[in-house]
Amino acid sequence: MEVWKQVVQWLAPHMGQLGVPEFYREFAAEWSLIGVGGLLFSFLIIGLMRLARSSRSAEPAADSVVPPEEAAHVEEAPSLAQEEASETDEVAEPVKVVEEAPAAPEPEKAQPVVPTPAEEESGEPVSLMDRMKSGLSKTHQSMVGRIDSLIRGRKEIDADLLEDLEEILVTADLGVSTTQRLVSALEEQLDRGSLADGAQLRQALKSEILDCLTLDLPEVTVPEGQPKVILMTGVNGVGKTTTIGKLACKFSKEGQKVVLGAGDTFRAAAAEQLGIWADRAGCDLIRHDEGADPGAVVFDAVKAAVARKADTLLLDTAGRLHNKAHLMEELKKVRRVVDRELPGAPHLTLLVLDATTGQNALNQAKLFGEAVQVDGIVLTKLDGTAKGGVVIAIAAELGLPVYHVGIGEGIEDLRSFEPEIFVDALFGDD
Ligand SMILES: Nc1nc2c(ncn2[C@@H]2O[C@H](COP(=O)(O)OP(=O)(O)OP(=O)(O)O)[C@@H](O)[C@H]2O)c(=O)[nH]1
Ligand SMILES: [Mg+2]
Repeated sequence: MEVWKQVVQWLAPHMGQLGVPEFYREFAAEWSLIGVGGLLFSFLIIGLMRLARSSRSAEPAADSVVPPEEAAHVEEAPSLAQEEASETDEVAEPVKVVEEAPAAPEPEKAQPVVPTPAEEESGEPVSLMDRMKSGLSKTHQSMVGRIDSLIRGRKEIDADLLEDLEEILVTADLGVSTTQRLVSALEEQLDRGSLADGAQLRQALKSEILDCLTLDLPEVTVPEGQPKVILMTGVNGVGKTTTIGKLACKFSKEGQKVVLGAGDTFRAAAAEQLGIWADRAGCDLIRHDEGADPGAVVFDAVKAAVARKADTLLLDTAGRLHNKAHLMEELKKVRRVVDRELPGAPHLTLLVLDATTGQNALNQAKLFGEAVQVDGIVLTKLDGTAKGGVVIAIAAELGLPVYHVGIGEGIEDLRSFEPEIFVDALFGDD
């Protein structure tokens, strides 16, 4: 109070300078002090409130320091959500988006990529493209999937990228020479300036592969009234008998009269296996006992096919290693017997190759081709392997056309080889 009075005493004469009458000076001084004090007090309160508010907003920010990886997730989330087209236009708070993003793919999972068994049972026709795509899915992933990752987001195509592409093609069982052929063609296009980006490179590779695979099938002329004779060869277990069974079912369905000749006398089970297919296809089977001369079986089979006016005779043979000379001699003899009985036959000698053997299939094709005249290839088990690229190598290196591809064990799983469909299915395009 003493201090208050002293300040008022000190201030009162100054009030006089401001024109305040003497009687009111102390009173005015007191009220001025009260006013200034009140003002200072207000400033103090406002200052404290601001301080409190700013420190409150700073606290949660400190808590939400996000680890770098989480921060990246938060940033990426809106674009993921946009890709899935599951977001509304306003991508508001990151927290909300992060919560919703993982939920977005779920409806997609529910959409079957390949037909479900239920669909197959219901008799819904499965398109050739869908079967090819699912059969070739492993090769697609190992080859085209890697190529797509390589070119994704690349603005420019250069020699380094083509080198990486070369490695992918070689490891996808296209082999060195076919890979070089493809990469050289791409290098030429790059030099000409016609490979501006990844999409153009992909398209160019696709059409180069299609070029390799597009081969004319030799014309087969079968004299009127005679059966067309198809001889099936190949190493053990590649799918010769199964392919004959599938073809027999296909031809019978088309209305042809088909006869099967069990030229594999090496195993008793071989003729029985062919017999099951003959029953399934509703066609005749000519067989001898185990250990009989395969030449004698095919002789009888040709005679029976001619006598029964068959449209097609399918001849099975025992699996044999391509580097065993005496087994190759036996095969030559089978051909000679057929040709003697029906000049010009067999009209088609098909070599069955198992796609899962990769580059070894190419080797088998070379040696079988040298021993007996091979007209074309059946490539089986494309459904179970990532090595389907070998089909490109066989066509490109040996110039041997692929007639059929096996994409499963069922009757319907043998397909005529159509290069465009094959390449589209391989690249996952429609
Ligand atoms: N996944 C799959 N399996 C196949 C295909 N083709 C044949 N197979 C299976 O391959 C196995 C061997 O088939 P076979 O027809 O007996 O082969 P093969 O060449 O006659 O065998 P050998 O007479 O012993 O030389 C069987 O289990 C067939 O079901 C195919 O395209 N895909
Ligand atoms: Mg067999």
